[in-house]
Amino acid sequence: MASPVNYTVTGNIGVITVDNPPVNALSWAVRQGLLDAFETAAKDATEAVLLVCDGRTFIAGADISEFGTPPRAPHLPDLCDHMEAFDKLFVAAIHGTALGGGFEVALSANYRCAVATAKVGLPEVKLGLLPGAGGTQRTPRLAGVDAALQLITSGAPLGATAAKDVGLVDEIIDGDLLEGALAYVGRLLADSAPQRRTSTLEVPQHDAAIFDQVRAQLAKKARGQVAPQAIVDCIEKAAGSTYDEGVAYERRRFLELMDGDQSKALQHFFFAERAAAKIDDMPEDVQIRSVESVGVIGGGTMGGGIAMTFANAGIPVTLVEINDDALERGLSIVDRNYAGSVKRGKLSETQAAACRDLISGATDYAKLADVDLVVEAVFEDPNLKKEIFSKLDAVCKDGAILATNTSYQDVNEIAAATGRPEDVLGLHFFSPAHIMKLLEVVRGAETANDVLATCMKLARRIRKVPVVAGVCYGFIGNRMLQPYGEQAQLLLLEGATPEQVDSAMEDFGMAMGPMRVFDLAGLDVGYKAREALSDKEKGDPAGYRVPDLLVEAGRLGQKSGSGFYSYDENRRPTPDPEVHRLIEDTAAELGIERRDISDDEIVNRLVGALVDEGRKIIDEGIAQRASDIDVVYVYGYGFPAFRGGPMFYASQSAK
Ligand code: T1G
Repeated sequence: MASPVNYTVTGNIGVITVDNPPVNALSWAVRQGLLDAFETAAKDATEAVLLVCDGRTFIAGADISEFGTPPRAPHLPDLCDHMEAFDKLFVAAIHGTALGGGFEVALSANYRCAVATAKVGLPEVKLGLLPGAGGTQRTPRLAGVDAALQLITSGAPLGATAAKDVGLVDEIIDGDLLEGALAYVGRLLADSAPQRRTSTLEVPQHDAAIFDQVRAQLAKKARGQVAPQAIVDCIEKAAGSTYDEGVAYERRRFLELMDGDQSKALQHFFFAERAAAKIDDMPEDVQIRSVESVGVIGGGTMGGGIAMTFANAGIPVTLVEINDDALERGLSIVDRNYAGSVKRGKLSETQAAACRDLISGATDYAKLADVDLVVEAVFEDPNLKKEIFSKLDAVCKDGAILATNTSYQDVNEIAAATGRPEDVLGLHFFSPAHIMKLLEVVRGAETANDVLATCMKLARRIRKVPVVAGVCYGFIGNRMLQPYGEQAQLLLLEGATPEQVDSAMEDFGMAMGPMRVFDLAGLDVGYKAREALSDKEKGDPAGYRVPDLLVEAGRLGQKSGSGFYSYDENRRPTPDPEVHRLIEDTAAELGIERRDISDDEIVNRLVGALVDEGRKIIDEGIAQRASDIDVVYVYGYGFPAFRGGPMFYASQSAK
C-alpha cells in the first residue's frame, strides 16, 4: 500500500506532501509517512523542509475514526516534538483548514505560511477533548494566554490574517501556495532566519486572574462540560512551568478526557451529524436539480426567517403575502432581524444590506412562475395549505420543487392537492429559522429521489443540518416532544414543581427545561391543537389538564407575562405559588398522590419518554437511524451534544 506521504526535493528544499483524502487526517499511515520523510530529509543535502498537503485542505486533525482503537506509534505528541527538534529549517504551508492535530503539526514547525483563505484552529473541545500534541503549550507561547484561551476553549477557527495578527501564522501567500511557500523558504534561508522552536519560547506576560475569569464564564457558557475547564488548566500550566512539565500535564488531562463519557458522546455526534446527510436507499446517479431562486409563502416569523436563510446563502427570494399591509409587516420583520444580526456582530452592515437586497416582496403568485423552489410557511390550517399548493401547482414551472414548512401536518395530503406530488416534500425549519441549524426534510410517499437529494444538498448550502423524516404527526422532533411533555405534566402532578423539573433538565445539560420551553412557545398553541381533538384522542387528562387550566386563566406563557412562571419586563421567569396551588388542586381532583421526586427520576423519566417514542419512530421507518434522532434533538431541541443525543445516551446508560 503506497504511503499517503510523499517526499520530493526542489532545489535545496525537501518537500513533504501529505495526500490522504478527504481531509488529510493524521491516520497511522500519515504519521509513519511523516516520520519516514523527516528521516529521509535528515540524511540528504537539502537545507530546509516544507510541509504541504494535496487536496482540499491541510491536515484537519487526528483521524477520529481511529479513536477508541489501540494507539500505534509514532504517537502524535512524539512526532511533533521530533519534527520541532529537526536540525534544518522546517516550514508548514497551509490551505483549507489546519485543525486539531493538524495545526499542532504546523505549530511544531519553525514558521507557518498560509493562503489568505486558510483557517487554523484547535476544535478538540467540540469532541470533548483538548489539543493533545502540544497545542495547549505551544499556542500560548506564540499567541499569548488570552488568544490561546479564546482559540482553544471556543474551538472556533481563525482566518489566516487574524492568525497572523496574533503570531500563529508568519506569512500570507498570494497566488499558488507551493510556489509562494518555496519562495518564502528561500527568503528565510537567504536571511539566515533562526530555527525558532516554539516550545523554547517564554509565555508572554499576562494577567494571572484571567484563568479564573474564563473558568467562571465557561461554567455558565459550557455548563456541565469538562473539556473546557481542563483546557484552562493546561494553559495555566503552560504559563507557570517548563514545556516538558506542561506537555506531560496536557497528556494526562487529554487521556482522562479521551476515556470520558462526554468525549465518547461528542465523537458519536461528530459522525452522527455526517451520517444524517446520507440517504440509505438513494441511487448513486441521482440528478440534482438547480436551485438558484426561491419563493416563500407567508411573511410571518417563520416565513421571514426562511427568506433570510436563503438570502444569506446568496439565493434570491420572493416573499409572497396576501396583501400589501401583510407584506410590509413581513419585510419589517426581516429588517428587524438583520438589524439584530448586525448588532450581535453576526453580519456587517454591508453583508446585511447585500442579503436584504436579495429579498423582494410580492402579493401576486404569478411572480413565482420561474422560481426553482417554493417554501410555504403559513399558519397550521390544513385547508389553507392545500389551497395554496393547488395555486402553486397552477403557476409554478415544471420541475419546481414545492415544499411545506408545516410542523406536523400530513405532507401526503398536501401533495395530493397538486398534480405533481413527486415534486412535493416537507422542509421543516425551526424557529428562529435564520439561526437554528436543524432542518427536517420530510419525505412524502410520492416525493421523487431527485427532489429529496436536491433538498439534502441545498440544506448544506444554506448552512443547515438536514435530517430525513417520514410522514407522521409531528415527524421526528415534535412527535417525541408530545410524550416528553405529558411526562413533564405527570411529574408536576406527582409532586415536582415547574422550577424543579426545569433545573433538573438544565443541570443535565438541556438548553432549557420543558416548562420554560412551553411558556416560550405559548401554552395556547397546544390548547388550540387539543380543541380539535376528541377526549379519546387527547388521552389521559393528567397529560394536559394543568396547561388547559393555565390558558383558561389567561396564563398563555411569556407572551402574556405568565404561564408556568410569572415573567418580569425582561422576560425573566419567577416561580409562582398560584401555579403550585393549581397543580396541587388538579392532582387532588384527578386523585393523584403527591410525593418527593428526585432530580434523577425527573431526568430518567423525561429522557426515557423521548427514547421510547424514538424507538417506535425507528421501528416505523420514520427515521433512518437512531443517530438521526440524536441530531434532531441536539440541533432542534437543545439536547446536550455532550450526552450524544437521547438515543446514544440511552444506549450508554443501558451498558
Ligand atoms: N478524522 C476522520 N475523518 C474525518 C475527520 C477527522 N479528523 N474530519 C473529517 N472527516 C471525514 C468526515 O467524517 C467526512 O466523511 C469527510 O471527512 C468530510 O468531512 C491530538 C486528538 C475538516 C472542517 O475536529 O471539522 O486532532 O462522511 O463532511 O464540511 O489534538 O470535517 O464523507 O465519510 O465534515 O468540508 C480535530 C473535524 C480532531 C476537525 C471539513 N479535528 N473535521 O468539513 O466535510 S481531534 C477536528 C471537521 C485532534 C489532537 C486531537 C470538518 C472539516 P464522510 P465533512 P466539510
